[in-house]
Amino acid sequence: MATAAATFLAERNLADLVLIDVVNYGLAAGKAVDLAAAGPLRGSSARIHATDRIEALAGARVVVNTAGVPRKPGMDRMDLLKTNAAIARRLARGVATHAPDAMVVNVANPLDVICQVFLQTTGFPRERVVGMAGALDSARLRTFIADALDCDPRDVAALVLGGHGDRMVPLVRTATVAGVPVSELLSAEALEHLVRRTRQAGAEVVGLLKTGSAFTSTGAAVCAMVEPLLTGRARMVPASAYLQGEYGLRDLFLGVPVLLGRHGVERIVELALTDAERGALQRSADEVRKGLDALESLNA
Ligand code: 2OP
Repeated sequence: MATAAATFLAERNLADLVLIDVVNYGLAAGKAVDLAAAGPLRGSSARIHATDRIEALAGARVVVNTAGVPRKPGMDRMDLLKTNAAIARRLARGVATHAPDAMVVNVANPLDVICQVFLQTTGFPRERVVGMAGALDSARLRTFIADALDCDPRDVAALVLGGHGDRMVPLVRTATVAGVPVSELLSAEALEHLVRRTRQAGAEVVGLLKTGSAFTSTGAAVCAMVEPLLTGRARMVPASAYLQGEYGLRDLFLGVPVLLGRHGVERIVELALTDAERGALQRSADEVRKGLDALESLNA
């Protein structure tokens, strides 16, 4: 998905890009050459380089962590914990050393736990470490609502809260189509089906692809998050942020609406939730907490 993210970012002419692959330089270099050559055809002036040197992080304003292994069919995102946490820790040390002022967008799974690895290892303030999940999960929900109504997905606004796992909380109560609540347009059963499909959408792609996980939509969601960080034109995005009392939760990352801007997470928005939604968010947080406990026992 690094390639998809780089493609969308290059097309937005937001910044020059450096693809870092400390294991397989050829892969990054081949992609960089390929992507750069698309620039003149696609109206992009972004310079794209590849390297296997972590020192190339120097001067980066935004670091996107896509390093890690993806799921295989039948796997849970938590199954990736051991491998991806070790990779993330190494990268986070490199970021802290070479790009101490950068903002980090983590994409590796298990998303919310890996964000915590970054926060702890870099020692960065929480504003500068954020996870990409809600933007993707919400885009999936928006797409499924649009499919169900046979309408333009751009008219659909919808939000998914919680951890990036099977207990994520698609908030259909607040979803609208051009301002019209979806509850006026779809039955409770139809909405429940969309909630289930959203929760399973990542696994649906993994099951169909057989190797690898979603990459185009993931890359698009990364681009949507990096853009406000670079331009300073703040956007409201559901993202994994470090909670310190918001939603009655603390000391863990969880997907919530945040205002992203030039300094990273500029505001965490606390929505008034129903009891059922609050309970669902708590269960999702419990799932993330289990991952954090598992990480702790791995480190013990
Ligand atoms: C997904 O949900 C890769 O976790 C990512 O597809």
